[in-house]
Amino acid sequence: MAKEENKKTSGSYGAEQIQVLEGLDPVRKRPGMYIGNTAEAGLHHLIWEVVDNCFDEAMAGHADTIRVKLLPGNMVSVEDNGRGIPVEKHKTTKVSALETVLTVLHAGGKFGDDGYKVSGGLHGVGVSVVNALSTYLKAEVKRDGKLWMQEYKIGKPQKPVKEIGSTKGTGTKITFQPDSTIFSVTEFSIKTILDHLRQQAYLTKGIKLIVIDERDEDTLKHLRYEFYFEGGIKSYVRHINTHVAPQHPNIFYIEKEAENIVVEIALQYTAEYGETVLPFANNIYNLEGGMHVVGFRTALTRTINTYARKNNFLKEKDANLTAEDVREGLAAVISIKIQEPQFEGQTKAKLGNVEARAAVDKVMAESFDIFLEENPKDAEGIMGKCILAAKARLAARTARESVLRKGVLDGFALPGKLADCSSRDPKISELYIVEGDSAGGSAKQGRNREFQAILPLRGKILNVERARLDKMLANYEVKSLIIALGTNIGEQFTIEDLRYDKIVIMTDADVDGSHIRTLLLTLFYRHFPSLIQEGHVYVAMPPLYRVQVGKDVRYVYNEDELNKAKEEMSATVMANRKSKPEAKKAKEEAEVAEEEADESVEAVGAEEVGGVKINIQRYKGLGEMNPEQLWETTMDPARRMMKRITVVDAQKADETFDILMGSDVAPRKRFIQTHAKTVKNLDI
Ligand code: 0RA
Repeated sequence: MAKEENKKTSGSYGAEQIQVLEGLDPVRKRPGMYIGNTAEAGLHHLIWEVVDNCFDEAMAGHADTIRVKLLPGNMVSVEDNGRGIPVEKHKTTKVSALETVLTVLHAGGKFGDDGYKVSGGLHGVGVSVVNALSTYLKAEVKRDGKLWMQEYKIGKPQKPVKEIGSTKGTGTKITFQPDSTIFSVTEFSIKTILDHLRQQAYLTKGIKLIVIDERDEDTLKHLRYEFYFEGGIKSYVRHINTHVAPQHPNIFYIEKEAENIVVEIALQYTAEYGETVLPFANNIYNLEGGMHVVGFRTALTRTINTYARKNNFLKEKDANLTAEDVREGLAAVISIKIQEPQFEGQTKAKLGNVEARAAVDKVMAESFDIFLEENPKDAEGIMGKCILAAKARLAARTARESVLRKGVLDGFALPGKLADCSSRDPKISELYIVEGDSAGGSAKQGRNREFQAILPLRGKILNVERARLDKMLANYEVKSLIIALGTNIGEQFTIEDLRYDKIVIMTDADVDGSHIRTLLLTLFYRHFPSLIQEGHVYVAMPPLYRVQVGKDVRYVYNEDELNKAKEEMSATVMANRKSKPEAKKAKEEAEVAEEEADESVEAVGAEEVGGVKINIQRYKGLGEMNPEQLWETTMDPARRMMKRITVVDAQKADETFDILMGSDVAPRKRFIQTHAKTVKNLDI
């Protein structure tokens, strides 16, 4: 690379060379532009990038197995059994094709005679980006009975591609080590990897994905996971519905091309009330939906209405089913492959291509109609569910109208237990929802009453999952919360009336606390989704320990930080003892003794680290902190940590909630058994 860059000054070059001359420097200068960020998500993006290329090879029909290995030293290898990246010299770059793929931005699938069709890699930035951001990368290619190898450091080839042996089979293996000077995190998360790759495996039927965690030196502790879904997104829908009762026997499934777009849809209704629709474009999850979802919904509603009328499920006098009615209990996966996807919206996760709407509408309407005609049992189950939803909607509206008339929200008088803030400016105001009266008391004393309001919630709030709006409004805790928020609920919901910019859930770090947090998140997710979407909902992060040596007090949030704090604090004291004159030292040690005698600091554990006494207090609940401590650690905007809740977080809480609260007992038992250990750890 370096050599070629020098050439740049000594003559004129054609477009082909310029592409090469660009090199990988921009990637290291602005990694965020290529992989989003340099934190945990960006780090994992490196794996997705390499895996995407293997998926391309697999989807072109040349590979059926992809193997991802986590190795010691934060190394990863990704291997496929495809054709192998060509190693012969590339006609324009005069270096091997392999080297071009690894050193030229976006060179990935741009050559070879049968160029890739639409595929996951379309959103990819190329393996060269991974190379640029790795201290070390090794490419191994099996082709024509030979094994080839080339190594790189920070994107620079160490030597030309070399034949190192003979072999059976074909394929590509990329091993890389992310550059720790670029990434703030270098440890890969097996959970993140499994979640992502499982989803990708569902989206690519018939491909075997193997993940092996070989990071532990003890080979007995190596873990192996395998994903293979013959049914593709049909299996995905079956997986989504594992814990719930299906409303009809067969999962609807179609894969068809329209308007040059490949449309794949699977769906099944369940007896549930919620809806799960997962849209993908070129294997990228579209959190904010988009045109494919619009086309899907329009076709679904239209087809169901037509069928319901034709087969007398809807009588002449009945109104049509609404889009809402056909959502209840729906589980669907929509996956399209499109040549030039346009992503828009806040998180670039919304598909903007209008042609996708027509394509999905067409495929869905035609094939779903045939499905209903050919499967009367399924049709009956689906019609029954949608008509029931319509009836419930009408009944709920009547009930709601009557309760609202009766003035359930009490003329919007603020609840007595709300300690409101004095500011009336929603932009600076915060509402803390606190578990229990005792923590509520501390929070009320510790807060800045100018802009922080406290609402203590007693006990468990209502099981909001299945509760109808009218029943929810009758629950005192929920009612207090809604009145405090000021937004009202349901059709009356008005976000402009929100009284606080930040809604902070503050619960204990134990089982009950996490349960209440789940309940609240579910309430927000189901009934106030726009509060989450617009980033108003937070979870407070109280520290787990208070560590004290004399006047030096620190709050830490986990065991690692605790150990670090202990070492640092004892080292500081030792350093002081060495450097300070005797008199001063004696005075300071007297102060330490005084502090230690201070009753307000309840030292649960006192430890000696390197000859220094350290007091450690573990907070089991918010109630154990006095008001000042609560302010300092958890509520002071300058010092607190809070987690802003995303739709995905809330969705997860909602799923957990379904398992904990749903009517199906078996999965709940399983969940509790599987998590029994974690739960115990939480509460030690
Ligand atoms: C360019 C051309 C050909 C294959 C590939 C790239 C290729 C890339 C990757 C990345 C990971 N695994 C891969 N496998 C293949 C076509 C080769 C031919 O025509 O034989």
